[in-house]
Amino acid sequence: MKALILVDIQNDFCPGGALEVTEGDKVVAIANAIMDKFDLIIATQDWHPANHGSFAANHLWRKPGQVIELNGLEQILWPMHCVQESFGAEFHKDLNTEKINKIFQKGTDVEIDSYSGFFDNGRKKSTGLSDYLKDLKIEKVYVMGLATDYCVKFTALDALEQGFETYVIKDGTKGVNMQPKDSKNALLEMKEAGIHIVDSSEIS
Ligand code: VGL
Ligand code: ZN
Repeated sequence: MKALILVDIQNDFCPGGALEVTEGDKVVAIANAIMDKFDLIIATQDWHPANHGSFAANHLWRKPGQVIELNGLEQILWPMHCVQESFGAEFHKDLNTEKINKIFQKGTDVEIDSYSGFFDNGRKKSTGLSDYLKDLKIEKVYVMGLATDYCVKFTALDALEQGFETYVIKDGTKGVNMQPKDSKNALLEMKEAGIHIVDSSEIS
């Protein structure tokens, strides 16, 4: 049984959004095109309260891109994004959400960020995604979406660590690239960890 995990295909990560990823909207058509090849479709949704600790605006004098310590963890500060119930937090309007079986929201705790769809960044709380997939006898997990160098990377690494045969669909991800090579390095890191990097055209 194989599952597709659509990571954070939300307005704020698409062109014009608060934390826009170059060509982030290009992953939508790829997601829609491959949905029928999977037994189960999961979407993760970055879902922050407005006072979230990862927002630069919630720390006096801080700017996006700066790094602070948030409850003992290194935290990159982001522009305010994916605020619960806001337009920016909605899935891209063209994403075929009818085929999504279950949505896992993350980043809801003010005190800690959550890049992975499985655990928060401190690995203190699970979202329940791993047990959900195991209960449904999923063995293979395909990950795509936004962004390659953050939420896709950490979701895929956790999927692998949780024992799933893990694939990242390269043409179905786009990166933030705070440094120009961040996405390239993220894909290398995933590959070295044992994740299969594939093209959407290779999925049968
Ligand atoms: C993400 C930064 C902050 C992502 C989410 O979806 O990759 N990146 N929140
Ligand atoms: Zn976020």
